[in-house]
Amino acid sequence: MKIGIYGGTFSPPHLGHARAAEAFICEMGLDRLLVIPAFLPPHKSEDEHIAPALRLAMCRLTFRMDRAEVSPMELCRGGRSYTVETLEILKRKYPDDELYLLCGTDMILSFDTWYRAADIFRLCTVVYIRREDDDKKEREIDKKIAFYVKQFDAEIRHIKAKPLEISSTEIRRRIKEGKSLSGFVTPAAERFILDYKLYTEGTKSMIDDEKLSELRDALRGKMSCQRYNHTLGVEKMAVRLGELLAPDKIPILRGAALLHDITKENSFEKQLQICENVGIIITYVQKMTPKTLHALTAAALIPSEYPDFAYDEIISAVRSHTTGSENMSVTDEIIYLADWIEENRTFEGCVALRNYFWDAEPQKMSKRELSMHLKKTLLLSFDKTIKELTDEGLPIDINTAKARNSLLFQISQTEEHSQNGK
Ligand code: DGI
Ligand code: FE
Ligand code: FE
Repeated sequence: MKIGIYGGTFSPPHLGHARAAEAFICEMGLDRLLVIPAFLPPHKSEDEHIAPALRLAMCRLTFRMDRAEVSPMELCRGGRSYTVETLEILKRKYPDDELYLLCGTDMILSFDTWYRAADIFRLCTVVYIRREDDDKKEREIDKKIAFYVKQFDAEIRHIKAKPLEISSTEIRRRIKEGKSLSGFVTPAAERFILDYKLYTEGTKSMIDDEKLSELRDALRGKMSCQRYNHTLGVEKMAVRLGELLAPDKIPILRGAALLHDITKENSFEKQLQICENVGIIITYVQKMTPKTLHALTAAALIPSEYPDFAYDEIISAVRSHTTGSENMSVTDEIIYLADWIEENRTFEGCVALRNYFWDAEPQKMSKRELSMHLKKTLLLSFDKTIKELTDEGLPIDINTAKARNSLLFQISQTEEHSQNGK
């Protein structure tokens, strides 16, 4: 089989992308085309950064041709993916198939500077599609290609179809100016962009009450009664904490709480299998601390199994719910604490922490005091966890230590600051 790979940020995907995909399938005789939206580092570019959930949905409304499918594989890994890593995962999954990688003009010119370029050329045929009719570039490209063939024994082909010159930047500008997108994106994608007010100030969340209640129904059948009740308990506590600390994040908090333990009841082997499938590399410490693995695997499954909930904040909170992480966001902190102190927890330590947080009457605190109180409560929980683990002779996950260190630092900074202010 011939499998094509078409990666990009797709923010938003447009008719130029769709045309390139069609030409790629047709001219190379592909049996399958994987459209792979890239993970975007948060805050990289405010303008184009919208949730993976929304980019996935728009891609599904754009790449509707036969043989094309949208793959969330780079979103599952979290963090940036190198092309060579994506190719390696696909090669492992489809060892007998041929891989074809689609690139634009700029990419083909800079290929030798890519991370592990030689391995990329070894793993796939590179297919390039020309962006502009520029004779000078044409000669430059020919020279580069000759070099790649000589240097890397590269297999390079090119698509003859003329590309449609459309840019995502221009589309985002048109949206801000309230102009029609007809001729730029598919009608279905345009409707979606308008419905969710994408690329404007008031972007609407995909997570509404209906989606949440569907999610609860789906989860009820997939976990034990006890785990399901704990999950609902975490949701309830996350909402209580959210009302105080981050009222605008409540749908995100509900989603994260519901999804945080979806792989908790999977066997260790199954968890390792998930890591292998999505290309998460496990450290030896993680192998020694099997109980922490479910946070990574739950986060990894969200983009593929619950794509409407693929929001960076949800994925991050789920990933850090067991060990914590360095410089946790408020949503990370709330999910971490809610998991500890939800009402069904009857362990002495959990009850004590629950009382510590609520007895201080956080309802009456200023926003600043509240944030400090939350951090101090979390610090106590990390102290307890680390004590218990060392008492039992268990290893401490690096993220547990980083989480505690960064809390200590943040608390000391704030205290210093308020002393200087006096
Ligand atoms: O999944 P839950 O039961 O709701 O709770 P959780 O996700 O917080 O998992 C708690 C388990 O994870 C508990 O058995 C302790 C373990 N754990 C958390 N941090 C570390 C850890 N285990 C080791 N060995 N090292 C850690 O740093
Ligand atoms: Fe958990
Ligand atoms: Fe939990």
